[in-house]
Formats: sequence, C-alpha cells, structure tokens
Amino acid sequence: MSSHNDVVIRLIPNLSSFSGSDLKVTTPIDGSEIASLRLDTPAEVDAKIAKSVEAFKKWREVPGPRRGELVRLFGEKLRAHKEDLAKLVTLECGKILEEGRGEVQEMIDICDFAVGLSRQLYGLTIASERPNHTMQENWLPLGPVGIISAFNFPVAVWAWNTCLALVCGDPVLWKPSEKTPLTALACQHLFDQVAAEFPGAPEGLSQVIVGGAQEGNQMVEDERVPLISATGSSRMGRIVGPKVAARFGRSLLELGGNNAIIVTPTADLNVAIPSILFGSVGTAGQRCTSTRRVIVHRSLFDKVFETLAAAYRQIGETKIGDPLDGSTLVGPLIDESAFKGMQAAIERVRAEAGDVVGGERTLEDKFPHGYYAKPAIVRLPAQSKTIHDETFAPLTYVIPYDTIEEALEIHNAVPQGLSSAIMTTDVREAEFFKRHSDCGIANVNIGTSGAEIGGAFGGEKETGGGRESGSDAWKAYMRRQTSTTFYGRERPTLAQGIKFDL
Ligand code: UN1
Repeated sequence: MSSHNDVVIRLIPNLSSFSGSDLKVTTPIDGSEIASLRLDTPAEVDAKIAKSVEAFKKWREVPGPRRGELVRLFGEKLRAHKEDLAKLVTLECGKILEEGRGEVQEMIDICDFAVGLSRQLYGLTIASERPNHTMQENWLPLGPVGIISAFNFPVAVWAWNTCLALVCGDPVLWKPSEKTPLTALACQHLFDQVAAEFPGAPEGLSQVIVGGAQEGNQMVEDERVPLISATGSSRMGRIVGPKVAARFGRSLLELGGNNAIIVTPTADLNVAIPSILFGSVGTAGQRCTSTRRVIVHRSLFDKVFETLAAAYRQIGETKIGDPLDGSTLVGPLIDESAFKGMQAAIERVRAEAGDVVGGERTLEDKFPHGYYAKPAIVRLPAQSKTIHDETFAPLTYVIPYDTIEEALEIHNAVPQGLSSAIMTTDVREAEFFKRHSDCGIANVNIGTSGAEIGGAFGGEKETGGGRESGSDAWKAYMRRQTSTTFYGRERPTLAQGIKFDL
C-alpha cells in the first residue's frame, strides 16, 4: 500500500515519534500494515492529564468568542486538508471515500456551529422574589474533557466533542479507537499547527492518548477529568458509566442502536427504498445510526422485501470493493471479528427466517486479508429477541405489521433507542410515530442515519441517554451556577419570608 503512505506522511510528518511495536495499525482494505505505534505508558497518561489540568487554568480565562476564533481557524485548516484527511479516514476505517469526505465535512460543520455558539453561551436572568435582588444562571467552563471514540466515525465524533469543549473553555484528552489511531494523530497535528500560532492557546489544549481499553480506563477513573464522553458499544458503556459515576464525574454516552424504519401503506417507495438502502448498507452497516430493522405493513411486505432483496443482490454482485474506488458503494468490514459477528447473527436468526439473501464473504481472491461481506437481508415472520442485539454489519431484518400501534410496539421492543424513521404520506401516522417512537431521533421520510450536526445527537435506553453535537448539547461541557445578588441598602430580606431578627 505504498501509495497510501504518502497521505499518512503528509498528515502526520512526525509519525516516527509515535512509532513502536505495541500496536499494529492495518487498513481494512487489504489487511496490510500502515503503521506501528507505541502505547502511552501509565506515567505518560498521567502526565497528559496533568498537562490538561494546567491548560484548563489558562484556557478558561480566554473570552468565549476568542476561543471560538481558534475553532474557526481549525475549521479553515480542515477545509484545506479535507481531501487528504478523508482519504486517511477511508484507509483506516474502510468507509468509501465519498463518506470519508462527508465525515470531514461534518467536522467542518461543527466547527462553524461552535464558532457561532462561542458568542451564545447564554445563561438566564430569573425573577427574584425579594426586592433589590437579581438572580442569574451562569455557565462556566468545566475542566478537561476525556473523549473515547469508535472506529466507525474516527474523526467526526471527536470534532463534535472537541469544538464544543474548546468554545466552552475546556481542554480535551482523546483516546481514539485502537483500530483508528492514525486519523487521531493527523487531527492532532492539524490542531497543533493552528494552536501554535494562536496567542493565548496553552500547550496541551488537545492531546491524544494512544492506547486500548487499559489506557482509556485510566482516564475514565481519573477524577481530574470531570466529563467523559464515550462512543461505542453498550457493553463498553456499562463499564464506563458506573466507573465515572462512582467518582461523581459526568458521562456522556453514545452507545448501541437497533434502528428501524417503518414503511406504512401510504409510503412513497421512491423515497423509502433509497432511504432504507443508504441506512442499511451504507458505511457497510457500520454506523451507530445504521438501519437494522425494516417494519413493513403486511399489504406491502412482499413487494418491499423483493425490491430490497433485488437491490442487495445487485450491490453484492457489483458495488462492493475498494472504498477508494469511486464506483464502490460498500467497502470492507473493519476486521475479521466483525465478519464473524455478522455470520454468527445470521446463523442465530436462520431458524426463524423465511428467507436470507446475501451475507457471504466476497472478494477473497483480490483481498485475502480484507473482510468484504455481501449485504444480507432477512425476511422474518415476526420480531423476536434473537435480533435484540446490535450487529455492526450490513444485516437487515424485514418484519411485517398490521396496525400502526403494533408497528410502534415492535419498534420500541428492543433495548436500544437511538434513531428511528417512518415512511408515510399520512400526517396522522407521522405525528403518531413521532410521539410514540422511544428513540432520540425520529425522522419522517428520511432514513435513520446521516443526521445533521445542528440537532442534538444521541438516544435513550441502552444507547446511553447523552446528547452531543448541536442544539443545547454544549451545556454538558459547562457547569451551571446560580447566582443571587443583593444590591439594595436596606436590611436584606430572607427568601421564603423567613424572619430572623435579633
Ligand atoms: C456514529 O455512527 O457514531 O447520523 C455517528 C449519522 C452521522 C453520525 C453517526 N452523522 O449517521
């Protein structure tokens, strides 16, 4: 993969300073090694946390709009390096280049959002019950933010967190997935260049911790890090959440999904079918927002299943391949264990399934060490607990329903609650769905994946309950202070009418 080394070297010219034999970084495209890194030692992680604490003391004193200016410049830097960074994203996590570009665009978008936000960290003025008193709510910087990110969105989710944290006055510590550390080092290098030329940006404002679960755990358990924002599986969240809570830290968890699209009798199939396809096989089914279940009214069930199955067959035959090739729609799975997980899920459901199309490994001759799977679609007579777990692969279950109430019951029966969608032209059904979907995201005539950064992103139940990205998600990165001031000259009155006179 020598031609790919160019992009690595361009983005991480200091790569040799991270080299070592602890962590082999491979590309899922063909399994070849693209770098080999040294893990941070416990002492190094400790030193990075200490440095972050020092950076916080300086950065919190910089005015918000000025902090925004640094993020604005970082956004400019990303624009200048968009194509290279997109290519590195593709190389390291295997998503198609078009989606790699989309991911970098998502970083640029959150930069712009955060710049505006840096002048809008609004508190409240509250009416006091006492004369000559003012009551305010102020939002203050929180402290170092620990970010744990997943392989599938190796840079965008970090940017959601970092851009908000920076304008809120917080430094960040980033423990990327051990499957995608190079994109993290690349972002760090771009950020360092911007910070070095920015008066008032302290050293250590953003730092990467190269490591696995152990290094992440050290950060999770350290009480100097008041907020841990972690993206990954619900299994990981079950470990991280209680550890942070035990030290009274805050956590922002964005965990597993089991997202569904409901297709009603009034659905426009010209809208529904492409939305289902992008949601389920796009990114090789490796988004937390990927469509895993399609719940179809019985009157349309066969038609929708057959149409999707034909598209899955076509994709399986003609559209899987090297994600750097512009004609590819589905790239590789991240690794062998992802492929095995997909196979195991198909085997578990086979006894219940009416039909299973796809799912086989492909392109083995061309890429013996890459794991490319034909997208799989499964016809089920009903939903069962067999499909309650999230399988991070292009595997879609199609389930029939008879009434909209039943569709929502099926929809909400899984433990996860991230994203959901309905395909309908009936406004009553659409509104019923929005009120009854138990997910953090509920779309109408839009698929489950591909959210814009302007909305709050996250979900309920096993998805963890946190919100990142847009809307007022910034509040998680600050501490709220209520402040009452007496400005009169008379003897002050007590609240609740209490008298306490000598
Ligand atoms: C993720 O998969 O962790 O809504 C994030 C989407 C993207 C973000 C996905 N904007 O699909």
